[in-house]
Amino acid sequence: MPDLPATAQADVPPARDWWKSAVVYQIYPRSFADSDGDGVGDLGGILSRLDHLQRLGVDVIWLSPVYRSPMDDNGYDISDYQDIDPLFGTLAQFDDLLAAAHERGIRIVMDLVVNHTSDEHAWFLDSRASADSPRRDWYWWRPPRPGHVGGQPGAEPTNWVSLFSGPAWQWDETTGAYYLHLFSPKQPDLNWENPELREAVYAMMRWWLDRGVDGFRMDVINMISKRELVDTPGGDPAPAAFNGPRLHEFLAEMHREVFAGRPPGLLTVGEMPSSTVEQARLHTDPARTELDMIFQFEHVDLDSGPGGKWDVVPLRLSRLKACLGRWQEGLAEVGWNSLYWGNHDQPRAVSRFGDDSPHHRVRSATALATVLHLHRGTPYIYQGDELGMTNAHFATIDDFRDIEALNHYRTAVAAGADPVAVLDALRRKGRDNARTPMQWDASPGAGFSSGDPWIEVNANHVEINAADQVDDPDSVFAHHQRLIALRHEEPVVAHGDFTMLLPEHEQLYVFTRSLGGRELLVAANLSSEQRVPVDVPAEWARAELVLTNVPSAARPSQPDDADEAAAALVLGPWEARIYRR
Ligand code: TEU
Repeated sequence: MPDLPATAQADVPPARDWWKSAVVYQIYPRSFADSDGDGVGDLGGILSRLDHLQRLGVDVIWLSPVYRSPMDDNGYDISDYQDIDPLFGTLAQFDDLLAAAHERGIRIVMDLVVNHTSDEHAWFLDSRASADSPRRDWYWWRPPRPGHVGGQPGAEPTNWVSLFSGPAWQWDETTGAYYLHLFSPKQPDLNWENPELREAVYAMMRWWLDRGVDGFRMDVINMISKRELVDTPGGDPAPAAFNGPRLHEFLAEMHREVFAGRPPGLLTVGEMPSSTVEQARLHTDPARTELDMIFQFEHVDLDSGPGGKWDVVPLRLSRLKACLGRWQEGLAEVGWNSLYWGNHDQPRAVSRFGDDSPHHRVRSATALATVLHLHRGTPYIYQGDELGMTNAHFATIDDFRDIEALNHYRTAVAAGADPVAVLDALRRKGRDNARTPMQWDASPGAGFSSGDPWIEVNANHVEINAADQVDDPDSVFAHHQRLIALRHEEPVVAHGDFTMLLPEHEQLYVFTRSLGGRELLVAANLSSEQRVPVDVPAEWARAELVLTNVPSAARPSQPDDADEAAAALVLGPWEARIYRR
């Protein structure tokens, strides 16, 4: 592997925790770049855009699923783990992409979706074929609830509701039994209690590592150990199906069977909805050899009301700081955080946490990025966030493509909900907001595809696109380049202690990072409020101003005296600064 960024010099084996100074870029293949004009992104498209990622300076690509799939959930329903879906390309094209990325010093982490398979996977076809099938126990099969007729409402073994609406159990006539699916009926859950199943998964993972991939992002990995198959309040499966009693055992076994003895340079991150700081500390404690880091969900659930995800409530900054501050503190001594505002399951960060109106979009996107990248943990950039892409503002339900959104709309409206209100919630929190095509340029198809895109291109691509930004020093793209470079060059960013300041302030997000004698102050006004004074020791204003998201022309001048210093520490709308001393 030729010259890699500081995080991975070829001749200097990377430190076991190289990912502490790395930045990860998530690619959602369907929406990144289409090379064959069928309107769906693919591996050829990614290959053609690697220079964009090298220029940005990222160290790792997290590649959402590209495996063979009926695409019921856009690839998170896999029918063959060891092949590429023709929609995305071929294994040979994948190898070319991996080699080209490595040549640029960029690693590739695959998406591991092993809480469930597709119902078209050979394992499930075998399992459903007969009650005596050798792989019957590789899935969760149960008879109807006692006293009930299979297939009849209420006969499901437990009252669990799928995360994609409707019952979490599917009646199967073939053998007269129900199978469990926490997501869609075309995503039957695997039974990790079965050791042969686990070994089959480990063998598949080793196969990809032997092919040269650099690790795994593990999909809903805290759902692989189920607690007990009993009814729960409101049918929420979380209390009985998440964070089960054997989770730590399975993750430690996986580490032993797949990663142990392999050279450093791999990355593992587990997606863990409803995981706590305490659980995360255990999962990411290096001494326990489970995972390098996890994706927690607390900060992306703060705008969910008592009615759940679609009950959208205003988000107060003090609550966001309290949440992220707790995760910083909780994993300060042991463990490690992943840092993200968005991904392919969340609405666009600038529309949700920032202000995507034309006047404030660039400044709020860069202020949010500054705050995120300077926390202690590994930052994840979701494709398009480096350009400040916004929510899509879908007009009607017909604009949506996501199974979660379409199922919710149908179920909620059938249950009597006001379609206008349901649509409004989908517009604000729907996953499709993150899945509109990448905006490469201002041309009609945004440079994404020469064909008819599978989902509408956001009309604002004319203003928001990579071509306009990559040479513009005041662009969202350029600001991300500077933040990534700072993490590579300034050890305080990767390793410094984190201290939250002004926790109750509803406009300011302010904290310090310190390592040895070096200290950084990060101060951001995360509001459209005009001049907000930052109540920190005035001498900070005379420290070195390392980075700001205010265009060079409008940068604050170095104050001469204490009065000027105090006056200088006043931030405009969505203004962010990093000082060093
Ligand atoms: O997501 C799991 C998950 O928690 C989200 O689906 C969540 O339910 C919701 O969308 C966000 O509030 C993972 C993948 O990231 C997602 O794309 C898949 O649909 C899902 O698992 C099933 O594989």
